[in-house]
Amino acid sequence: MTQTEAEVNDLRVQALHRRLAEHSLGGHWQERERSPALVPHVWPWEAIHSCLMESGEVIKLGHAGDAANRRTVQLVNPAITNLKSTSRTLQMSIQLVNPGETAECHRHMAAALRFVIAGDGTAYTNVEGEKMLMEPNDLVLTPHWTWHDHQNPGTKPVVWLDVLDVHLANFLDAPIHENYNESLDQNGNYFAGSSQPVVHEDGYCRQRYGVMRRRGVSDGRAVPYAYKWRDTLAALREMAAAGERDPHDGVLLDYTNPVTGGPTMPTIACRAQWLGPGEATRAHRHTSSTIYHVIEGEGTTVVGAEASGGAAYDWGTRDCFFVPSLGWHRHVNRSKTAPALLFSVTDRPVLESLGLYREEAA
Ligand code: 1HN
Repeated sequence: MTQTEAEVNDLRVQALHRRLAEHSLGGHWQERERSPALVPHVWPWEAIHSCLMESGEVIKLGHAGDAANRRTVQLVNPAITNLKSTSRTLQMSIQLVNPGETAECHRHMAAALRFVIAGDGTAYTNVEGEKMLMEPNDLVLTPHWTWHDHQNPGTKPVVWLDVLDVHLANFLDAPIHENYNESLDQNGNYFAGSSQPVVHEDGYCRQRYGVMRRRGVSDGRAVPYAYKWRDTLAALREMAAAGERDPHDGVLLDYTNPVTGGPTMPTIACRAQWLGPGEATRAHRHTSSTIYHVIEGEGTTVVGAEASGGAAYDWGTRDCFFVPSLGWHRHVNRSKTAPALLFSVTDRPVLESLGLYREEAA
């Protein structure tokens, strides 16, 4: 029996595929594995908080034995549980430091920020020698490669959100990490150096990077900085009263780099949002993804095209939720009497700086 022309060709294609693979080559027409699409998700505070408090009893903080260098509960996107990441670029987790504990000093290429949830205002993050007090709803930046340790000298646990671009840094093969004063004594034990000395008291960053500042204080990169909630809340209230609203986001504030006026950090932009009682925003979508934390209030975010029946994600005070890239979304404040306040982080500066940012309104 003679082979048809098509059969001959098929055999040649199969042989070509074997030869390509042998030489670590691939044909554009060949199938490849695609990473899964991220999914919207709500992490209820009750579950986060009870797991975190339990970890406070069973997970020790430190460097000895099986102790952890940080005690954080990480938000994991259900589509990528193997990566333990919230989005492809950003990781949000919730950290607990009990009274008297120290989360030891280190620095890494990944940029980080803390948004404070609970504490008596005596705990602090030491960033590059500055004692930055952590009062509820304050935002504290530890830009990439800045030394940071966390201390709780008070009598109440301190809890905050951590957001890091660690998965982006790892994706770009820049996973560098260094512990502060990492040395061993003659017995092979760590000695001292678990925290850096305090050189500047709380508030120094606002002097150093404020409107009166020395020349060349920043080369355009992010600076260690602490944004106080009292300032943010006053601005949100003022805008809400004046009716200054974004149709898609309600009252919206950007936490800017105080020196450049640009995004909070090169890879992460932070925002604070106020939805008035009963307010419903208009749908839009964009190529950046967003992780939200509900400071206060009760609402619903509808994610997905209305035509195909967008899904409603309900949230309440201290819950966290995620809206993936290109997902249509709109917010509703379910309360008829109280505002809903949201803190959120996005990878928008990364997409913008690479020319990959697109936005579409319904
Ligand atoms: C980290 O260094 C901290 O310094 C918190 O407090 C959370 C999550 C992933 C990788 C490093 C911290 C982190 C982290």
